[in-house]
Amino acid sequence: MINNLKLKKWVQEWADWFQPESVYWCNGSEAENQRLLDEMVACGMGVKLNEAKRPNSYYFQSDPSDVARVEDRTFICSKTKEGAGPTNNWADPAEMKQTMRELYKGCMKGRTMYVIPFSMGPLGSNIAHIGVEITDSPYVVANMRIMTRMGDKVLDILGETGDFVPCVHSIGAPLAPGQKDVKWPCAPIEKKYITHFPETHEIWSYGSGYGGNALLGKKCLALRIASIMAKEQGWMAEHMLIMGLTNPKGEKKYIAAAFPSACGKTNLAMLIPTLPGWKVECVGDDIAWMKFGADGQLYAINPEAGFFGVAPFTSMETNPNAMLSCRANTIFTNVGLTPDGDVWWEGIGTECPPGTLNWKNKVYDPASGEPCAHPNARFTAPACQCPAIDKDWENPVGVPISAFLFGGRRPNTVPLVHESKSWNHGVFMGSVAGSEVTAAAIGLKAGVRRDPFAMLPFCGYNMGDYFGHWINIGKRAGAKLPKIFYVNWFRKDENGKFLWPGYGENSRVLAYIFDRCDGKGESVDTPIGKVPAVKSINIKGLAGMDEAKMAKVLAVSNDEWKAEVALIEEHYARFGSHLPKELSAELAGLKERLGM
Ligand code: O2Y
Ligand code: MN
Repeated sequence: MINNLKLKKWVQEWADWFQPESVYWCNGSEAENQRLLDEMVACGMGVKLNEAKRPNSYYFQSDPSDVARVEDRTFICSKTKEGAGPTNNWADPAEMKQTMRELYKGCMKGRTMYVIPFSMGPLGSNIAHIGVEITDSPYVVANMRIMTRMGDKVLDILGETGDFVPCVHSIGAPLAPGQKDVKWPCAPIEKKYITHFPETHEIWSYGSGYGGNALLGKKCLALRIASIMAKEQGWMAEHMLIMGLTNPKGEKKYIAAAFPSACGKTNLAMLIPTLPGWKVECVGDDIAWMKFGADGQLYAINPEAGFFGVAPFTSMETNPNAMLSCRANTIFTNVGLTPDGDVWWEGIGTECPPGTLNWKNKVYDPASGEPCAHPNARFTAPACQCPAIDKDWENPVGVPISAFLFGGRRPNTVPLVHESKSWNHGVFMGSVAGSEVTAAAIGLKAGVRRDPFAMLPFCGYNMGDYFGHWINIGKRAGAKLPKIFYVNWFRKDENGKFLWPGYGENSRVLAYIFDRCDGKGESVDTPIGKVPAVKSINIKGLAGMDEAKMAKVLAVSNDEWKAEVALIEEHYARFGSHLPKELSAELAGLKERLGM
C-alpha cells in the first residue's frame, strides 16, 4: 500500500511521460529478486553461474559503449555555472530538462517501469536518507537490491509525508511492438546524460545501464546530491572508506580514508594486517556519511549495503576478503565466463581455462593482446558477506571517527605518511591530494592530476565552496575533530622501484596513526607537517627494510616541495574567489616554512 501522496503523484507523472507497458513497485523480496533474475536469464540478458561453484550468482556483459561512468556526459545543472564550479560540467537546468524530457518521452515503450524505494544507510538511522529510483532496467533493480536497503521496509519508513530524493533513470531504448530486445540495451554515447539538479536535489539519468550512471543511489545520490545536502545541513558526504582498527590490547579506533581511483581503496578497507595482534574490520569501501553526535564526535555510516568492486587484479593474494565477499549471491559484469560456468579475470591468481569467453562474448585468445575481462569489470556483492565486516557496520548511530587519511599515487615528493599541524592544515592536505598520471595515451596531461579529497568527479557544487565547508566543519564549537594524515604507499627509489611493500604491510603505518591519535608515537616537524621519526614505524620482521630505506621513504626534500608549491598555486588558481582565505594562508605558511 503506497500512501505517500508526493511519491504516488511523482511516479504517475513519470509513468505518463515514459509510457511503459507496465509499472511495478519493487518490494525487495527474495521471490521478486529471483523472478527478475530468472527473466533476465530467460531472455538472454544474463547467465546463471554454476550453482556448485558460485551459488546464486549471475553474469552479465554490457554493450561495449557502456562500460564505465561517463564523466564527459555527467552534468551539474545548478542555476549558475559558478554554482557548479570549475571542476564540473555545467548545463542550464531548464535547457537540460527540456533536452532530457524530449529523450524521455515514450522511452520506456515496450518495457516495465520499476519503482525502487531505497535507503542509503541503515534503515531509520538519522544519518541515512531515502531515495526512490524509477528505472526500466531489471539489471539495475537486482544491483540496487545488493547495494542499498530496498523495498517495502523503506516505504514504511517514508510513511505518508516522508521526503525522498527523486532519481529518474532510463536506459533509453524503447521497444516497438514485436521488436526483439538486445542483450544490453542502451543509448549511444552522445545521447547518454547523467544529470544532477542541486537546487531541487533531483537526479535524471538517461542512456546508460552501467554502474554509477545507473545505480543512482551510489555516486549520484550518496556523493553528488549528498555533498550538497551535507553543506546545506552541516554534515559530511565523502568519497571515503571506513575501517575499524584494533590494536593488540583490544583497543579500537575507526578511520575514514579518501583516495583517488587506482590507489587500492577496497584493498585497504579489507586489509589483513601483517603486524602481529592488529586487526582491520571493514565498515565500508567507498562512501562515508558523517554527522556530529551530541558528544562532539563525528559519527560515520556507510550509506551502501554492498560492494561494487573492480574485479581485475583482485585475488586471494591481493584481497582475500573481497574474493570471499563475492563467493556467492553476486552479480558479475564484464568479467570472463569459463566453460564450467564460473568467472575469470586478469590477476585472479589462476590460469585462464581454455574456452573462456571474454567480456565481448568471444573465446578469449591470450595472444590477442586484448584482456579477457574489461579493466572496469565489476562484482556486486553484499557487504555482509565480507569476512572482515565490522560488527557495527549497520549500527544506525554510526562509528566514531578518530582519523582521516588522504592519499594518492606519488612516485616522489610525498613521504609515506605525514600528519597535519592543525585542522585547516589537514584541509589543505586534502585539497591538494592527487596522483601522478602517465596516461597521456588516454588523453590526460601527464603529471600530477589533482583530485581534492578524491571528490573531483563527485562534488555536486563548486569545489572551492566544498573546501570552505571542510574549513567550517573545523569551526564547530565543541567538536572533537579527527586527526588528519596524508599517506603515500607508492613512493619509488632512484631506480623506479617501490620503496614500500604496501598491502598488509600498510598496517605498520596504520599502527603509527593509531598511536598518534592516542598522543603517542614520535614525530618530527618538517615544513609539510609532522613526519614519523625514522624509528617510530615498526619494521620488525619486514624483509628488505632497514632504517636507511625508511629514511628515504619518509624524506621531505625542500627542493621537491618548492616545485610542488608551484603546481599547487596553479591548482588553486582555478578556484578564484571561491578558494577559502584559510587555504591561501596555509599555502603561504608552507612557502614560508620552505624559505620561499
Ligand atoms: O564505472 C563505474 O560506474 C563504477 S565507478 C566506482 C565504483 C565503485 C566504487 N568507486 C567507483 C569510483 O569511480 O570511484
Ligand atoms: Mn569510488
